[in-house]
Amino acid sequence: MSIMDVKFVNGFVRMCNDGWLQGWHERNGGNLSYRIKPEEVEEVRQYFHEPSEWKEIGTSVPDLANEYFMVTGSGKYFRNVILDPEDTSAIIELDDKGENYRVLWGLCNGGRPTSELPSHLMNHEVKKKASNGAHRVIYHAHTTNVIALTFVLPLDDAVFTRELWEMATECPVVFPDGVGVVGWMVPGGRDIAVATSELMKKYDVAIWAHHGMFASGPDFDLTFGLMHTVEKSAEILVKTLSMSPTKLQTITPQNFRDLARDFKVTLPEEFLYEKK
Ligand code: 2HA
Ligand code: ZN
Repeated sequence: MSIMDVKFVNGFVRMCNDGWLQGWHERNGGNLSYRIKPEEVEEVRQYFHEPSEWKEIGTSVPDLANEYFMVTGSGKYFRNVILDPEDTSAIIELDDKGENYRVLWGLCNGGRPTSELPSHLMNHEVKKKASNGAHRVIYHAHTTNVIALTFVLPLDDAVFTRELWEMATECPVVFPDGVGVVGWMVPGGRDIAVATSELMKKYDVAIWAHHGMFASGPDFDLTFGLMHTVEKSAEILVKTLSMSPTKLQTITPQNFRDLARDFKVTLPEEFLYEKK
C-alpha cells in the first residue's frame, strides 16, 4: 500500500500528467489544487509527517478554515509530478482562521505550495459556497490558444464567451455560464486572486490575459474536461481567424436558444446579442 493507491492522490497526479501531455505546462507553468473530503483525509493521515511551521497564506479564507488541500509545489514541473509526487506536490492544512497553512505531506526536498496559493484558495472559497460544497478542484494552465486570443479579442466576458461558444456545438452545454476575463495583472498575489475569485462567483472559467486560464469543478474529470473544451474551442477560433477574418456561417443566437431548450441548459441572453 502506498499513498499513490489512494484514489484522489492518483487522480491528482494523473491530471497533472494529462495537462503536461497537452503542452499547457512549460517549465514550472501552471498549478493544481484539490479540496480533500474529510473521509479522504483519514485515508492519507497515516502518511503524514510532523507538521511544518504555520506560514501565512497571503490572504484570508475563513470559509475554508481547518480544511485540507492537495496542491502542486511552487517552482515544480508538471512533467515531474508522475515521477515523484512527494517532491513536487503537498498536502496542506489550514488553521482555524483560514489565514495560515502548514505542510503535512510532500515537498520532501523542501519548497512551498504553488505561488498561486492565494488565487487557488480564494477561488475554492467562492466556489465552495456557490456550488453548495460540490466544487473541489481548481486548475490553472497556460493554454496556448486561449492566451493567443487575448491579444486579438477585446478583453470582455461577453465577447470571449460568444466567440468560444460558436466554435463547437458542445461548448454552451459544457460551460453554459460563460467565461470571465481578467486584464493583465501581476500573478501570484492577492490582487489577482481577488479579481479572479470575483469572476468565479459567476463563471467556472476565468481567463488571465496574456497568461492562461483558471477552471473550477467538482472532480478531476469535469475540471480537466472543462479546461480541455475551452482550449480546444480557442484552437478552432485561432485556426478560423488565421484562415479568414470573417465567418461565412456560424451558430446563430436562435440556434443557441434551440440548443438550450433541447439540452435543458440556461444560456444567459447577455451572450446572445446581435452582432454589428
Ligand atoms: O509558474 O503558472 O502563474 C506557476 C504559474 C504562475
Ligand atoms: Zn501561470
